[in-house]
Amino acid sequence: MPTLYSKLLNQKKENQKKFAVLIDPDATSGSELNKVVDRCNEAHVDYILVGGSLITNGSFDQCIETIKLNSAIPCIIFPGNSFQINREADAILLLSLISGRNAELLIGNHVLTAAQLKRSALEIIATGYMLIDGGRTTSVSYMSNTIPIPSDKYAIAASTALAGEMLGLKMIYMDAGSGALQPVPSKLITEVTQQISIPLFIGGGIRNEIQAIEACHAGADVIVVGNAVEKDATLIKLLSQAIHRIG
Ligand code: 1GP
Repeated sequence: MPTLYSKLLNQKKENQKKFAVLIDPDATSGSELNKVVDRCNEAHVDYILVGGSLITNGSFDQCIETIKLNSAIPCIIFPGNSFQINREADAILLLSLISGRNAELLIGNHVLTAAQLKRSALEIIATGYMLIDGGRTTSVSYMSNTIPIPSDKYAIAASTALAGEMLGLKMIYMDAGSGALQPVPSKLITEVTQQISIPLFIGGGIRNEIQAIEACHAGADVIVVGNAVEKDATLIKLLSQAIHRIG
C-alpha cells in the first residue's frame, strides 16, 4: 500500500491541489462532528486533520474514532501537543516548529514521544512547521511561546523552509495560525516554493474560495481550513470544488 506521503509526493508531481479540513475536537464534537464528517465525504475532501492547541472539553480519541468509523478519508493527526497521539489515525504530522527557537518544540517533545510513536502503526510525516504572522496573536503563538515570522520577511521564510528540507524534513506546513486575520500572503508562498521541493501545506485564516485559489496558484499543495468551516459547514463543498478545479 502506498504511504500517504508517497501519495502526497505524486500529487505534487502532477500538480494536483488538495484540500484538508481541520477538526478541533474542542470545537466540533457529538452530532456536529458526524455532520461535518458527512459533508467531508460528500465533498470528496482529501484529508481530515485533527488537533487543537488546547483541548479542554472535547475528546481527541473519540473524535478520531468517529472519523474513522464514518469516513474513508485519511485522518491525519496535527498535534497541538504531545498528548495528541492516537493509533487509530492513519498518520501524524511530526511537527518541528522551525520558525521558533523553543527547543522543546524543535526536538524535546519528539524525544518524549518517539518510543510511543514507534509502537503505534501511525505513519510518521516529519514536518517543518512555520508560523507566519497573520495580523494577531494566535493560540499557537502564545502556547508555543514563539514569535511568528513577519509576513513580509520573504527571505527569512524561504531560508527557514529550505533549512528544514536540508535537514531532511518531509514537508513544510506554513500556518498563519487558527483564525488569523490575514492568511499567509501569496508572495511569501511563492518565495518559499521557489526554494523547496517538498510538499507545502498552507493554513490559517483562509475563509473563502478566492483565498484558497490564490494560495494554490502561489504554490501551495494542500490547503487547510478549520475555523471557517466550523462557522459554515457549507463552505466545505465550495472550497473542495474550487481547489480541485485547479488541479
Ligand atoms: C490552524 O492552519 C490551521 O493551525 C487552520 O486555520 O482555523 O484559521 O482555518 P483556520
